[in-house]
Amino acid sequence: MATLTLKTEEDYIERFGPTLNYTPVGGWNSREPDKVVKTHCCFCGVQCGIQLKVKDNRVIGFEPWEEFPVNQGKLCPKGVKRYMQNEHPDRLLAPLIRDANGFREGTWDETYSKTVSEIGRIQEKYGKDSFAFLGGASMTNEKAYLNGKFARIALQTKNIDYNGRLCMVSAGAANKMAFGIDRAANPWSDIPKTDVIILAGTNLAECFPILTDYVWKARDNGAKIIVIDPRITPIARTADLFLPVRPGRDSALCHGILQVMVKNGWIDEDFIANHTEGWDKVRALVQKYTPEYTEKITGVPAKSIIQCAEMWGPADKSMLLHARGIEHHTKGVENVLSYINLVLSTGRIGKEGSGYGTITGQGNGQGGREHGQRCNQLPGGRDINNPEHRNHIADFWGIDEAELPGEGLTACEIIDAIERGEIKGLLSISFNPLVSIPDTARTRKALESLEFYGAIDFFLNETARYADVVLAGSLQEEDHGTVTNGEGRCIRLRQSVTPPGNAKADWEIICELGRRLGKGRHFGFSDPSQMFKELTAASKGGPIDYSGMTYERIENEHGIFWPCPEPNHPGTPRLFEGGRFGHPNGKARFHAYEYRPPAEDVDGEYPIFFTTGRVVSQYLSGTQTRRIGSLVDQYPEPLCEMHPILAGRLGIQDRDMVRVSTRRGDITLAAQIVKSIRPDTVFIPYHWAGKKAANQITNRALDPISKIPEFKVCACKVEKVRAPEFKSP
Ligand SMILES: Nc1nc2c(c(=O)[nH]1)N[C@H]1C(S)=C(S)[C@@H](COP(=O)(O)OP(=O)(O)OC[C@H]3O[C@@H](n4cnc5c(=O)[nH]c(N)nc54)[C@H](O)[C@@H]3O)O[C@H]1N2
Ligand SMILES: Nc1nc2c(c(=O)[nH]1)N[C@H]1C(S)=C(S)[C@@H](COP(=O)(O)OP(=O)(O)OC[C@H]3O[C@@H](n4cnc5c(=O)[nH]c(N)nc54)[C@H](O)[C@@H]3O)O[C@H]1N2
Ligand code: SF4
Ligand SMILES: [Mo]
Repeated sequence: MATLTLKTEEDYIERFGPTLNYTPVGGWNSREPDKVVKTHCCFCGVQCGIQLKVKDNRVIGFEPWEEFPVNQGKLCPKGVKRYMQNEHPDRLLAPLIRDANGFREGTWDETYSKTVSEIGRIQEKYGKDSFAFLGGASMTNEKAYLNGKFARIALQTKNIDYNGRLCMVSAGAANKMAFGIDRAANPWSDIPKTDVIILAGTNLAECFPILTDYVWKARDNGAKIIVIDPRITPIARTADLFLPVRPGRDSALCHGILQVMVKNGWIDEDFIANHTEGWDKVRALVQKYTPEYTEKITGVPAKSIIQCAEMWGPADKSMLLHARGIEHHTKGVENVLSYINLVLSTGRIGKEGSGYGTITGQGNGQGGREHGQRCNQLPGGRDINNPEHRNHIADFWGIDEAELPGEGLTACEIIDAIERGEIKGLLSISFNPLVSIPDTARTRKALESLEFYGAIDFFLNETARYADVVLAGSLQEEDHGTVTNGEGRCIRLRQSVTPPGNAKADWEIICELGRRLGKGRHFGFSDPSQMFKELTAASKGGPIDYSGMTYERIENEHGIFWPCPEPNHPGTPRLFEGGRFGHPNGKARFHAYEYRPPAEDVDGEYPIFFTTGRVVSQYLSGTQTRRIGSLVDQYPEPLCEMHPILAGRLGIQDRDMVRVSTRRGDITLAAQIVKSIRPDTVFIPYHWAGKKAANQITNRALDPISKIPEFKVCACKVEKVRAPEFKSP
């Protein structure tokens, strides 16, 4: 069996990245704090409350925050280590400028000057839209709003988008199409009150550990749990029914379940007639998806499909929750709409203990998609193509509607356009596309061809290594503002420390660039509270209305759910009560999409399904969690999960080195033989860079509506290889 030998510090660094397992002078939690600050975890969309311990303007540890209702003091393995970043030796302490010898520390003045002069030069030569902006959903609502305003007013480019394009957009588009509103329909406190839960395409226990607690409470109260995934994930091990779907087949599976429900009359005809439209087409569509026909497409046994319909169909109360497993597809929107059909046909939505939600991924996965940093969106969730919405925001900003750019390219399309030479300059914040976008070789080529690239981050992530300037920005605890969690609850992040060294708050960097681009009157902010006031005012009357919220109210009420259109409005934890939906006629819409296969299906040459996702101890592109030694120790490097049947056929044993190849390239890593995955599928987590990046081999095919890439399915082959030998230093 191949084993790993790490002989020197250099070997270790080469394999795992820089500077792990460091301990600051004086140790961690042992020091007596100067203060403790009530704030939130910087990682996933659950946004658990936490108290950070601060000593000498440094975060040194944490204490639970029992009163915050979402997690009541509980934290997951990442949450308890989240505090170890602000004192990390890799923390960027000053701006970096590239010259002939590589990066050197610059002053802010020369960094800003260089950035602004390059923006000017490129836009002068190639036009305004040749300069693109990429934002992110790990940032506050205030920064999401600022990014959109900066791109439209200061850069005057239409090409702004964000990393949520890799994450939430299939659900977002489907929610708008079905319900007219893009938000989880229920507060999570409804979960323990329900009778049956479908969890589709979510590794809930590893990705949202604290939300898992709500599902366990439901089970303790007698609820039945159904899990739909190609892998028996930890939550699936405790489920009442597990449907091992073949990757990329969910829409067919939904049609199959609905066929059985229709046949047995487990649908709510009154609700359908009074509160929805489009049912007839769906009923006609699902006729042919008999359990046997559906089994052929999905690989899920016909009897399990019937069992699922029996558990879901006649229930009194139900909740359907899903995440990226059904959304990261070229038919991500169609998958989500097909699951929504299962909810609407029962009428079980808008009621206590009954409803629906997509589980948002990043810390501000919800708020990050609401305030205008998307290529097709203006503040308040407004539509950039709607003349009324355009006029409203142009007036609000005090500019001419004609100056407001139109709809631009989405995130992956921006990288494609860079590769084609149509976009020449890029400014990014809180995004690591070299690791997180499919087909790394193409992303690298695109980055190499940029005439100018500026990155705002607190660590030098893998993409930022291609930058001409790196602007040292802020960690979550170094600034304040708000985020909106996966329930739609807007909560308050409080500042614990100021940015160290010569680093600056992200918003200060953006505002200064705005001023230097000659738009000072629009970027005179001196505190995030001013941006919050502006964004709530901008949202007034829009589809996503925050106008009744203030920092004080949010703090006092442990968060407020939007819409909250008046200062004395209590907020809206549960949407669609009384069966009234967000479309102008108040009705929800069914959608009838025939099943279609993924962009790249298995064949003789590439006979195995390849899918990707996460492990509990690592986060996204890993730039944050690969720097925290105790998290690295839990899962030091990517492994290729495969079933013993497949491994046996290929002559592979546990921890043998294997090469996984697709039409894009290959990756060599150790095999992990597990019985918890379909024998026709292999899985690799994607949190690593360079030769260990899963996205070297994934497929950059996009959903036609949401433009999300197909991270969750393509075709691969697997072969055993000899372990690469370590060269002695
Ligand atoms: N530990 C940890 N937690 C995180 C994150 C992290 O990086 N690490 N990231 C956060 C973010 S941004 C996000 S978006 C969420 C993601 O949260 P999840 O979506 O729950 O996580 P993933 O691992 O991306 O994918 C979920 C599951 O989809 C399954 N799957 C693959 N193909 C299919 C398919 O065709 N159909 C179905 N039904 N299932 C399929 C995979 O086997 C996997 O178990 O997690 C958030 N929380
Ligand atoms: N193969 C495969 N690829 C995937 C996925 C998958 O399931 N499979 N999942 C996709 C999903 S769902 C997502 S969300 C994306 C995420 O992909 P990315 O957004 O590229 O990943 P992050 O690790 O969040 O990278 C963001 C960078 O932002 C920085 N950062 C974090 N917070 C802040 C902040 O407040 N300010 C500043 N200035 N910087 C900050 C971090 O240091 C990091 O360098 O990956 C996608 N890629
Ligand atoms: S569940 Fe999410 S928000 Fe809560 S501690 Fe874990 S990573 Fe942080
Ligand atoms: Mo995500």
